[in-house]
Amino acid sequence: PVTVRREDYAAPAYWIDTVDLSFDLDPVKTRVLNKMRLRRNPDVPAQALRLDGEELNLARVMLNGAGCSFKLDGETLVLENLPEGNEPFELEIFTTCAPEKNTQLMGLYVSEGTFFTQCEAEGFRRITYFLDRPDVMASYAVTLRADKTKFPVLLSNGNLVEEGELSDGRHFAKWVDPHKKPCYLFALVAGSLVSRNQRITTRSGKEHLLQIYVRPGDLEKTEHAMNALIHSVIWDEARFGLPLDLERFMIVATSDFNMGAMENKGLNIFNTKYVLGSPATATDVDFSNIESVVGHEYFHNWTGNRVTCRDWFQLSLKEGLTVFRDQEFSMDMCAEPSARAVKRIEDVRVLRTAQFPEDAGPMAHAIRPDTYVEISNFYSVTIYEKGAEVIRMVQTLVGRDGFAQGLKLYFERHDGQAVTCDDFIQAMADANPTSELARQLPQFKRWYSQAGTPVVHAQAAYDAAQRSYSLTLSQSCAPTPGQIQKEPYLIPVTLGLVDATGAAIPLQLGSDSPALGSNHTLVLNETHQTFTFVNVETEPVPSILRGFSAPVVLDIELSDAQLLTLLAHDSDAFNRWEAGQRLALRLALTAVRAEGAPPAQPLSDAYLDAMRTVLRHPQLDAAFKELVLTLPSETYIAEQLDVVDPQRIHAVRETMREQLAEALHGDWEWAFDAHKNNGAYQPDATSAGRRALAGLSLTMLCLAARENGSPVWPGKALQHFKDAGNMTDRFNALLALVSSGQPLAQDALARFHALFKGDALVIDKWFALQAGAPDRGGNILPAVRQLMKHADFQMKNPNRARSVIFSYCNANPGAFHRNDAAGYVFWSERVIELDAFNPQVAARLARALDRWKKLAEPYRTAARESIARVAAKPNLSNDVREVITRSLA
Ligand code: B3K
Ligand code: ZN
Repeated sequence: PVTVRREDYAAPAYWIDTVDLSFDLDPVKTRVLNKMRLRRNPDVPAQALRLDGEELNLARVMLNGAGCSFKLDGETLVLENLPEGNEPFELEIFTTCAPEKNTQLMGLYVSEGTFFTQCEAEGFRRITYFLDRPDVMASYAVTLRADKTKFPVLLSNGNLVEEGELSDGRHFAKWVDPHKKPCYLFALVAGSLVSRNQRITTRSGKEHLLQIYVRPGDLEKTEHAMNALIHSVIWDEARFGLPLDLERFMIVATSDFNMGAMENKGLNIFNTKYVLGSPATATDVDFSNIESVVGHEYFHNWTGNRVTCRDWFQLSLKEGLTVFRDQEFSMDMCAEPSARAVKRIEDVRVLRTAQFPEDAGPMAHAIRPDTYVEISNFYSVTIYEKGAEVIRMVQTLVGRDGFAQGLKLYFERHDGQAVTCDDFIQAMADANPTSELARQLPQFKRWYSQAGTPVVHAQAAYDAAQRSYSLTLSQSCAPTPGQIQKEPYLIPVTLGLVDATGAAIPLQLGSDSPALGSNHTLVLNETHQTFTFVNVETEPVPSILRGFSAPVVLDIELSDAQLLTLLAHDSDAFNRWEAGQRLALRLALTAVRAEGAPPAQPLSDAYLDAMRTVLRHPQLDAAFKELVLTLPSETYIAEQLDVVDPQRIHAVRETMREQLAEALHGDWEWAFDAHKNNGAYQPDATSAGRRALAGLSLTMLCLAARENGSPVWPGKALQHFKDAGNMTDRFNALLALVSSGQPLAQDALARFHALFKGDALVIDKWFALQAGAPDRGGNILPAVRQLMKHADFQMKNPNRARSVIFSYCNANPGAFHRNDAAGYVFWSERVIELDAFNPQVAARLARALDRWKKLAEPYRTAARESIARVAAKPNLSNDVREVITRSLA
């Protein structure tokens, strides 16, 4: 395997101006004719043309209409004797490939009888020989030919310019894309599909056609996605002045897809999971994911497609920015301000449970990495979610308007180009010359070059005589692989001070300084810095890192009383939630660290009272309550420890859940009854929050029933399951039974399967729920092995493989980490099995043991042995090899 280095970037030796592709589509053998006009890049020394290819059968190469000499260097097609000078020349390459055999789902493949493509990052080379790199941007014309009965719909990027009949029952369609693009944005789809069509007129008065293509029968499940698309178009124009630049914008859904969706120019291809949603089959979480993924891919049309990446090290240029944009979109779609805070908390929860561990583990990388072996491994939570946090800090530093100005300048400068993260941040700084960002740009850019999660330590001292409050903030960042020394970051720390009654204290830094209001962003740019607030009448409670203003760990010693004050009163919803999490985390860690058997009642009365107050609170909304009343995850608890015993963490958290269930029994009953009936299903955040709280209440009541043996609530849950008017309520009732280990769960699971057999996305939930259920005496692994024998299980379908295997290995630590190592053995078998046909999915699974070095014995040794077993396997893909090598390093 070759390591690719960012510093080795060199401009391409040739440019490709136009590409004329013709496909004779046949699942067994598809013929591809690629006619390109190329020219030498005059800025680069003359050299041979080297075209990337992978698993292609080469039939013919012609240069300016005549045969020519060429050779193959491995899979690279090399042409040495090209005309000298800067005149364009034409190359014609004729190849074939076998879409039906393409199990990697990269390049051209077949899913349920329909052709799809996936080219990002390096899949286009599996379709034809090409300069498969994002800085080569060309104009495409694409002709598709296929059997008309089997493939009535023929789609590619851009506009349909011609279609017609051919002999032998075949037909053709010709598409021309008016926009130049890198080849990773190429797409084609051919199959038997139907579409929901919507014409819209945008601000400029232009008409556009929006289409969502799905399999016949799924059309009524596309309404929500279409609404999300319409809202995305309106939002991008309103918030950032970015219009839809296409006459036709298409989304196509496929059930075989390695990830969520793909932003191919004008022809987005989506995992069905993020398109199809009806109240009967999709949960509130699904509805909200559909909205944000539709938005995300649409927003890429500007951030990614109009301006793209110079090279793949710049991936966060488009991904971090586009995640930030989809997060803002989802927040702006919320009617209530409290729902915005809920969305923010959910996003931070993802960051802290998935990205922080990545940043502390063997695969840690900066949001702009310096090296990679397989770029697919870097479509990571770091590039995406931490990347989005870095963009969010930019917005915090330059303000919302300043950010919009910066984006405007970025497009003025770079529209149509392939650029770098430096270009983006420079535009932001230049549009905001007096901002802290512009003044301290080199330091801010360390967020792009340094990996690892910084720790901000806060130490406060109140001086009653001086009526001053000084806050010392210091920062540090632990070494990450290949980066020992870290330079201080520029960290925006938004904070407020609260008095014991919960009232906000006006902020002032020094008596001659202006009043700062009750919420202020400090800029921490040194290793240690002290900020002194004046005119502070009583000792305050600090509320630091409001809204999670930077992706850091805040290390601060707050007493239980202070945390309870923040939980009860903080005007910042994020920190209010955070105070509750800190209280719970402290109790969990105490119980985990205690000698001997874990305590039977880890939760304190003060904590339980506070939770009761939140649950019964007349003003707080249900979604927020549900978040506060959900304990920190096992993964998050594990991250706080140097040595991790996953079984013990699981046992402690389960005990805490049971205690919370029993101590608040009457309150849960009230909460369930008060939130269960919501009338006709609406996916909005407020109704979703009510369903979420009803669902949590039901789970708690079934958990308590497990302890006291009463059949009442399990019976009610089963009834609720049967009567449910939507998937959220039905699924939550099922979850309540399964996660509390109620015997009635078996009945409900069987009914659920019978009700939804044939609906793949719902059956995925059925599998995932069982593989992710709390372990009771080691019962989950045998259940998982059994599920893999189920007639509906398909290893080759990524959604299905994820629903069973990932739900177990990645999302169920209490069941996966077993004393007998059987979970790890299962994992190594599956990594090897998957790697043989789909390296990308296998490499994701390979990440499940990333944090093995932190495990206590006997887990640690057993984990290392399992990883070594994978490493010993010959012919591993580059994808898995890179993950495993780094893990053992
Ligand atoms: N850009 C794609 C991800 C492609 C992943 C390739 N392994 C989806 C997205 O981020 O929108
Ligand atoms: Zn993206």
